[in-house]
Amino acid sequence: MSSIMILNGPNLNLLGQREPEQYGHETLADVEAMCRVEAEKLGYGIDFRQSNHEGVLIDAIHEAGQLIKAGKLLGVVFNPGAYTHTSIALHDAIKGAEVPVIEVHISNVHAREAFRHHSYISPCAAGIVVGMGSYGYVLGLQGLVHKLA
Ligand code: CA2
Repeated sequence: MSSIMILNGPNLNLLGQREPEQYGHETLADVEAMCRVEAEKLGYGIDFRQSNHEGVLIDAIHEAGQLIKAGKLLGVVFNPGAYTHTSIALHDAIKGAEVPVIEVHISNVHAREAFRHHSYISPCAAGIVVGMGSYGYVLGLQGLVHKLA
């Protein structure tokens, strides 16, 4: 069975523990469970990851590129956390590894501080889901499959 990688950036391991008004009450484990159910309905497995380290996220994108070329992975649903707004390295990795990425943000970044309005990921994303809460991951999975399968 082909898989979809769901990749989460810094501090998303804290989901459900603080700032529920911004990010909701669901934990990352809840998000993983929700994604597993949805991916199964769509006919895919999931490879669910989180890291607080930019280099680990870059390595995951490179790995995704190899798995896609081997026909084992469809693409990546990616919430890069605050690296969204800072990381040219992640932008380069997505472009360089030719990975179809759906960028997901739980909160509506455009309704928040100005420094969250710019994304280095959006120009190389296949699609973007913003402000739909943790359900955005489900929408990201559906969007990726709809676009690519
Ligand atoms: O809305 C999103 O999904 C974000 O990617 C979340 C990032 C933020 O830096 C982006 O601007 C938008 C922050 C993730 C931190 O998550 C926490 C969850 C609970 C408590 C503290 C942080």
